[in-house]
Amino acid sequence: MGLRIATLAILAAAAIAAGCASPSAVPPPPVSSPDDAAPGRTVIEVALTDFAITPKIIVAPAGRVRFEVVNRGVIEHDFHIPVLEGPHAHAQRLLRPGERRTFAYTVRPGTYEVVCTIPGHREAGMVATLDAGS
Ligand SMILES: [Cu+2]
Repeated sequence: MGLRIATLAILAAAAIAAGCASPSAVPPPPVSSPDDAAPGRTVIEVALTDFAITPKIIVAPAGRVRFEVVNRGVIEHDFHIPVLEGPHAHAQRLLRPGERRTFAYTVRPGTYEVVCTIPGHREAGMVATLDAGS
């Protein structure tokens, strides 16, 4: 009996927490996943240079998208999509000069900003737009 009440209390707390997390202003939960190397339906090549992200407008269908990111600069750069990864995730997709890495995301239709989070790099031009269609 006591255990059952505790279980109900946990379920109630979870329901309240879920309710609090639902305002529309909250971005979707992070959807990048550990299976970054897994095949995606769409593969898009993105180049990081000192200081640009190419292409400037990245067009992709919505859904599972795999980005093959190469750092063609002479310093480290980061590949970051703030809305998809959350504001507190940064500098987690750092690439050394010459390094090539694959990152996969599930992207809903919409427009997303893509940036390098290293201080000063966005301002220097390392910003692009991901335009995901339906
Ligand atoms: Cu950079």
